[in-house]
Amino acid sequence: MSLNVQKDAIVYQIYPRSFKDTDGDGVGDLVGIIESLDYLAELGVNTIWLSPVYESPNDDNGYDISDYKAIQPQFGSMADFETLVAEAKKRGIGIVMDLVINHTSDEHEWFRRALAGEEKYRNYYIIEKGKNGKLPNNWGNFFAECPWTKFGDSEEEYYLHLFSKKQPDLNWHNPDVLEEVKDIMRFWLDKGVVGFRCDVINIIYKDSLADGKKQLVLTGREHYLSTEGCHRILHTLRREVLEPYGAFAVGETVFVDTARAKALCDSARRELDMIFYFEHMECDQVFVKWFKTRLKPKKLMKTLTKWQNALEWNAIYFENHDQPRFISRFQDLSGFRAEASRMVAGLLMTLRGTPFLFEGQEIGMVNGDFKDLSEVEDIESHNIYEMAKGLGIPKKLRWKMIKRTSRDNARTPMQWSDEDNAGFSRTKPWLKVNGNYPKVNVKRELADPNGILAFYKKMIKLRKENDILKEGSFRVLYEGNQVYAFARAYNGKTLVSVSNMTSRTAALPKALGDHRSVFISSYGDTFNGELRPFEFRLYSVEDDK
Ligand code: TEU
Repeated sequence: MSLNVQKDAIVYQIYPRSFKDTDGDGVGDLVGIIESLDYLAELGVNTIWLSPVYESPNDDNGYDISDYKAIQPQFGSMADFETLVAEAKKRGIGIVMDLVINHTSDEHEWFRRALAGEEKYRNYYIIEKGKNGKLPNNWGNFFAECPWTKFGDSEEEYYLHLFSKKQPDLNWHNPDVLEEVKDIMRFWLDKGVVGFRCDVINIIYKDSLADGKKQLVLTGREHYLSTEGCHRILHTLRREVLEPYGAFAVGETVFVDTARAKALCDSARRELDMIFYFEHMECDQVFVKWFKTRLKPKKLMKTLTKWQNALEWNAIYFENHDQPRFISRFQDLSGFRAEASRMVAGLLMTLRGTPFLFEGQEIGMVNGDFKDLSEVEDIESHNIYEMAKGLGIPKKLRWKMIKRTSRDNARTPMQWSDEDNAGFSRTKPWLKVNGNYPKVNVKRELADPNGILAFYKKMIKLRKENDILKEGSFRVLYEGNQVYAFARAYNGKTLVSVSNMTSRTAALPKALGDHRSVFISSYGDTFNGELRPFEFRLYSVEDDK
């Protein structure tokens, strides 16, 4: 994908299970997405990233793939998928697939054939003998499980899985695995998809299986994070698969500092176009994501600035299917849901990079209102709850941890209307609908010219049409306890983005200077005094004569 196309993309992430159910099984489907294309085109997005829609036993909701070339029957058929690509294209929307290649499902044919003793397929996975009656090494696991599980009936062999035991890691030392993946990517590119979001892509190549240095989380990670082998693979995929199709790749990359990130997405290296880092998602945590504290706006500002300055081009996001809803992180959100949502819209569309929004963000959906663990489905949440139990953490605290951090917070069904099940489905959905749906829904937003959705539309339109926002440089002007301000400049023209990240009014920082006029305010007027609660403003700056 040329840099220009990349700069034009406004991406909307769909978590298909939770988007729209049309066949009445309580699970979203492809027809539901097709029916919503006009809504998305109206919103103004031109790219859709689909969380996995491949065949999967759904141990991790599709991130455990049992057939990379088939559609999950709950979601529909290959014909539905082809219709989706064609109908999206008619509306100027491209489809991005989720490429999960660190692991497969244990129900994938490759793993089954490995279990059946076929040497070729044993070599697709990482199978090791235990050491002195113990596990092959001391590594940790992303889902707080043991990363080694006995391989079939074997007494002494284990397979490695950095996620659930139903997600065996692939052996990227085997060139056949690379060939298989190239073939899978071409299969979907031939169907007309425009690119890939590459799941945990910087951990795929394990340098060694030696014991790791003891760490609080993920002991062993120094043996697989952003290894040279991984860089080689990404470069090969770029040259041999992505470039010939003009396709795009965004990588989800864990534990990256800015130097590592640069090595993965500097355009000269021809690996990834951009990456999702996590540091700004961690501004409200203590050590690990399970322990949340108050979101400190200043920390968020500093983190955003740091990454804006470090990378040539950023993937900008505040929400996805793994993260609690962003506005729910503000402790003083109460009464300001719409204001905070509009502020985030302004920020998302004015930072330098490609904006990604997650379904429901455009209507101000908040964290799920789960009462207890029985209402939560996510495998990670259940594992962490068990782990916390093992550590003797009291029940009340355990639940508090899960309630605030569970990935299901973002996965509650999309709220389309105030009808039963929020208009998501005619039957009971797979995951509980948020009880606020009579107030928070698409139908209501569509009828409100000053609503959250309307503001997203306005900002998306501006982001698409305005060269300063698209191409302009980034320069931070002010990072305070409440207010974040930065300038975007292009061809001698400047816009200044200002966000009040609190529910209290705030003075305009002096750093803004005088020669400016209000271009857009999330409050819908041109008032130029104190910033109101969670107000976003965009100023146009007159040239100093
Ligand atoms: O996520 C990888 C990841 O590191 C985390 O965001 C993950 O959600 C977890 O919180 C780690 O503690 C990707 C996918 O986005 C996620 O949905 C999958 O479960 C995971 O990979 C495995 O494929």
